[in-house]
Amino acid sequence: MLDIQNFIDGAFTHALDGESIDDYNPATAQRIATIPRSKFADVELAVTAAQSAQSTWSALTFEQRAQWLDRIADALEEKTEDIARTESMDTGKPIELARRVDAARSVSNFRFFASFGRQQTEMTFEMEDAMNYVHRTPVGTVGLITPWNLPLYLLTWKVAPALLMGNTIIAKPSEITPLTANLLAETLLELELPNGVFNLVHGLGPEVGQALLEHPKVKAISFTGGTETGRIVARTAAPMFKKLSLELGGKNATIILKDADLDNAVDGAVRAAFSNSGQVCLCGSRIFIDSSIAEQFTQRFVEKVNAIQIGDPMDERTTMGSVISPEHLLKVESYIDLAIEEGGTVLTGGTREMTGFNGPQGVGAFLRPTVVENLPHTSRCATEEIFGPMVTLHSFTTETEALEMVNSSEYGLAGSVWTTDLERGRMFSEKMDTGIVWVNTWLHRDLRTPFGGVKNSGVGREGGQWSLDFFSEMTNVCIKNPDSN
Ligand code: TXE
Repeated sequence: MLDIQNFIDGAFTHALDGESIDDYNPATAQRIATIPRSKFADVELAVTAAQSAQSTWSALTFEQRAQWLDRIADALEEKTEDIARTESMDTGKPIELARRVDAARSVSNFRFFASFGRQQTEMTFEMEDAMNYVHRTPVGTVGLITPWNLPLYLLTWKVAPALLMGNTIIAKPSEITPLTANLLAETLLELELPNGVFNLVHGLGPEVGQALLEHPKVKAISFTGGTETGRIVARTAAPMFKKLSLELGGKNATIILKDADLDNAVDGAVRAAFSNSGQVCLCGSRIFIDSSIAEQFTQRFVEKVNAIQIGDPMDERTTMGSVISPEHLLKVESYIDLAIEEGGTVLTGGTREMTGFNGPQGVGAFLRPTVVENLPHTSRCATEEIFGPMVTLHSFTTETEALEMVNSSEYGLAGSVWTTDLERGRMFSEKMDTGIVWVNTWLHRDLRTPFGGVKNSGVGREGGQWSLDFFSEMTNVCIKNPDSN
């Protein structure tokens, strides 16, 4: 049992009122840690620490801060195995996935921003009689609020550019998955990052998260999480004129056009649907298939889904672990019941038994990957974000019809299109109302590209230049040429 503490002003400390919350391993139902149940007073302490560290941190040169990012990346890389095991234990995801995706990406987030930052050149705009340049300053103390699906991956995606641009940080990880944020804090302490530059407060969203949103000295909020929470974040922070970045939910489409390479498309659609037990905001949970190949695709898709090894997350051969919690398991199961009520046919899955390697059968939050067909694309299961191992299949006869179905969603985060005709893929992609489209691939990320959604999937973009812009203020300095008067 771990006794996790807040990390404020370079020191680990319990919540001021001593209250705590339990943290469980969803694959074993075992209590693995307690974390502070922080409140406004703890946020106040963190803000004071961050504010007093601000001038020292922002006085470093850009290159010095980039070197810090490289040092953090190296230190995290040495802890790859520790990160992977901790993340797997806290989330129930397979150790192999945690190592390959969560741990690796946490390292590359720091490395990427260090190197991308170094390539920046000053923005200048020449006029006939004057020159303009853009001077960047940090925003100040920023609040980073992150979810449970990719805990360290999504936290470091925000921490790296925030540090690079000279800000001080108060991070609030999900109360369900606090452990790797703690590991990051331990790493920063070992590296002797100046006190107060990075602060970590644990606790419940409506308590400590809300306190962070409301604190007048927190100048920007970068939030990744559910759409409903995003509404609360916007409602609280927007009237205070804080900078806001909202990465919210998705109900992403996978579109299989009639000329798709079926082997690739089936592999890609399975990966898009069920990676991380379907708990990635980019997951393709609605699959639209050209009716001329629907039967063939569906048969192969179901075969491939049945080959997923669901079992003990610590077993290297496991390809799907548990979902995040028993409560979330019940939520996903309620959608399976609803699918049947709505007239859908469950082609596979829908039950709790494991098909893979020995695991804590019967106690963990395991659910077999579930495939449903015969539901209208307007049904609740095909329109609401379920965020679990459940996918609905729909067929279409024309591409115009497919586009209408895809774009009828209130979400607009991502999608993938599968076709051997790349021009057709481009045409289709450009008509989709989403922030990201992959053609013949899924979650293939270049960290320089804009990441984010439209409609109810969010406001703003992260990645490359967009992250640097979010975590800095820009002053246009216009200097008139004295000779031109
Ligand atoms: O998200 P929440 P949860 C979706 C998915 C999932 C749903 C709920 O549909 O089922 O969101 O997941 C903090 N003020 N996604 O419950 O509640 C909270 O403590 C300030 C999509 O985890 O949005 C956590 O740190 N903060 C998503 C963070 O917000 C508050 C990934 C996210 O929690 C708060 C995960 C408040 N009032 C879930 N209330 C994606 N798009 O990546 C909560 N929080």
